[in-house]
Amino acid sequence: GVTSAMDLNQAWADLKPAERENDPAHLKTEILAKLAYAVGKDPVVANSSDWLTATILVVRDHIVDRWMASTRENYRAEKKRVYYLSLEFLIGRLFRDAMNNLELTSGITQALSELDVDIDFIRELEPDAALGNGGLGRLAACFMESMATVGVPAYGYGIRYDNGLFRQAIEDGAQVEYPENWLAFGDPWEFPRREAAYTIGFGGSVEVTKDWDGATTSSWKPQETVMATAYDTPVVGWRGEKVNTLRLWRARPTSPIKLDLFNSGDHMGALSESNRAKSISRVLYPADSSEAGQELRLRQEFFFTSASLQDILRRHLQQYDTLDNLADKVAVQMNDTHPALAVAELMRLLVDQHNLKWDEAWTKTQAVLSYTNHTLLPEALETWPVNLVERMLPRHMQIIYTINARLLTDVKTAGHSEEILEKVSLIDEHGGRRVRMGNLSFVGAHKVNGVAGLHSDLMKVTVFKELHQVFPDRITNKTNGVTPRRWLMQANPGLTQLLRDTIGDGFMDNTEKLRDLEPFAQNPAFRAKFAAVKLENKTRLAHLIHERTGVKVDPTAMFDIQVKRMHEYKRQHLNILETIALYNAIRANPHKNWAPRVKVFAGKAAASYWQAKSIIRLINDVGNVVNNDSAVRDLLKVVFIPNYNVSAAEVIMPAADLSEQISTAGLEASGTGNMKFGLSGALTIGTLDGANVEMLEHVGADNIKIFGMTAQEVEALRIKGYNPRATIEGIPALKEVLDGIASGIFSPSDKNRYAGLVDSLWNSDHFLVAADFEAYTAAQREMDALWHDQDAWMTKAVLNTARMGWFSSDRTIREYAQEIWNVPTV
Ligand code: 475
Repeated sequence: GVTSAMDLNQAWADLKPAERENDPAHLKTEILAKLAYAVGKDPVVANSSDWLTATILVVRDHIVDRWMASTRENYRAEKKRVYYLSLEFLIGRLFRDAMNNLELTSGITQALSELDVDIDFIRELEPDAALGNGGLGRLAACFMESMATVGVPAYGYGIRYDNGLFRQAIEDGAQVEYPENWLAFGDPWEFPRREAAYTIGFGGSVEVTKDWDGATTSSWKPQETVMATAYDTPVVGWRGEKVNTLRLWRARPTSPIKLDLFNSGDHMGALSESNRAKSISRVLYPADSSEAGQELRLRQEFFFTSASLQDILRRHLQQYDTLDNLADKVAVQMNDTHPALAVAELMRLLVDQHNLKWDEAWTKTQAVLSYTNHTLLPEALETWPVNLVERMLPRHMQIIYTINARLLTDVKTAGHSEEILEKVSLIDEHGGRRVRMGNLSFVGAHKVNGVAGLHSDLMKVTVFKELHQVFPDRITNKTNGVTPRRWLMQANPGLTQLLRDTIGDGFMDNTEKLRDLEPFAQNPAFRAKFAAVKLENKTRLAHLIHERTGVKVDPTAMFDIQVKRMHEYKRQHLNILETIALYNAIRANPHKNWAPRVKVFAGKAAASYWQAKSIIRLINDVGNVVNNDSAVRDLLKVVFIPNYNVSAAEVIMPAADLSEQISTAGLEASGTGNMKFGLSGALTIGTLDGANVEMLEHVGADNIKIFGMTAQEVEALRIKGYNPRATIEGIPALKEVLDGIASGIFSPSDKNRYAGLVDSLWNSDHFLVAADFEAYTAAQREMDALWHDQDAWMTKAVLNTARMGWFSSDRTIREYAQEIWNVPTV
């Protein structure tokens, strides 16, 4: 029957506070109110997007109350704040995340269902915010959620790109890039802050004035100025206890139009300055692990760094009215070298604008800043031409020179050699003078960290060898982690429910409690349930694969998955070459007891990275042949899922049986996909690289398949001299594969399509694909054998989930908080 509004209100008032927020009847009223008064739609005409917007606005309201409480409490208790500066935040969708962390999922689901709205349908309409490329950007997003969860008062600072990472389509087997437009219908999560705006300068000159006592003051007179305006998104932690802020900057012209030019008839000229300003926050550079090297990139870097530091100092001064306690109340983490100009900009603000003495400013700068390195690949290490920095940021170039002069004097005084001096210098003098952003970050920070144990160790003997000799206490390790809320609770609700039924809810607040699951690995009834959840997840992925590629795959086959950015060092080509060898073997011996496999690939290649694009095309071409060959029946399928992003990952990770982590040892700094797969019970086949090393330590050698050369062996082989040709000649199965590709078996219409790829393997094979091929093949055949013993496989799978708790980003953030930021956690 009809319930009166008064009865509803009374029923609601009778609920306990926690139930009250999640009360479906009340949520229903809230959603209807938003639909009418914020979206402006009558329920009878509202479309699915309208319902989504209205529901998001309801969820946002619930966050806002807690947000203000958090912010107020941080202020009142004079808590130290952490600022995470990152050019990338790979957020993905927020609807399910926010609902889950507020524990509103059941109430909202029911409220919507009573309104005849399917929550699973509207959830998919939310755009996937891809303001990042890959690992580095996704890590920043996991960290934001974990900082809110463990109670670190934090602000993320970045750029509100109009266009995020390109959308990838596969056309005729090849990658095609299309612009991405996540803001097309506006972003219901964000709050524009018109009042929070800063002037960012570029170019011009430096004016020096002499004071009465002969001291000099420098003052930068930029030739061009741009406004940075803030957009805030609340980030809610687990159980909604704390809410932090992600503040993204948008570039606006200082004056929208030059009216004098316009009136004189120069319509384009009147707008050119405006367009130049706006272009700064227009698009994310689609470069993962490679240097962009363009002037616009440097403008982006300075733009967001300067706006963020100005905002940080403004907030600090407003609260404390002094800079004396800056380092006690402010910690700034630089996510890679993209915000490295923070070293020079903070010095400029302190010395030129706040009149601190150099030494005092330098002490504060170092105490406030710290720096995370994410890659050792030489092509990814940023350097900028001195003359570009001089032209764009003349005062900063002077400051960098002064820092460098003092650095070199100190290092020399400490008795270090000329050779060391040359390597620690902020300026690379070889072939055109360039500023080394890694060295600048290292020198300006009190702590420098790598992202996994092996990576941090390698930093000390490679890129930062000399700086480490001079400052031996600066490098520290902080092994990456992933947020279990998104990557277990939200992405894998089936497993989460099974875990709650089996070991209780403890793991939801402390992921290490997943260990309680260990004894159940031996329990056949539990394993059957675990396997049933996996099958359900695989069925879901099979649907997605069919929808996006037209290929039908059998969910009972082994799902063997490699998803990540396409890069030669990650060796998707090792995987596809081994897949072809398997295909040849199946055809030669079709009635052997093969383990049916579905090989799944997904990942984007930088638009100009030809070799990576060639690997994508080869995977698709191989899929075309293999999937249509009746001789292999259902023993092997090869699929490439287009447009890999966070949302796709949420379907893919929980559906894997086997996780491919096969980079050339020493080159993958950490990897985080490896952790997401492991949490959902995939077995890993991988090299001793990045965080795979720590995964081995945690899950135990019986539960992970490690193969191939170690980082030391890779180095030794390179020193000795690697001969790919001789190596390939010695592996008939590999030679057959390469000859087959080269003869056009997979590209009959264009036999030369893979000449470049195949030649580079024969002639250089920089990433040692051939050197690891046999070890990889042997490891895969072991996995086949294990697959035939499903009890043994599932036991290991359960143990993977049980032992992955340490890889929560909560643990990582606690380590940063204790050892780098000096802030308490709860
Ligand atoms: C590592 N991106 C992973 C992950 O720590 C690691 C570089 C230059 C320009 C733009 N983007 C980049 C990276 O270097 C990057 O994403 N690195 C990755 O960081 C998080 O898990 O091993 O490759």
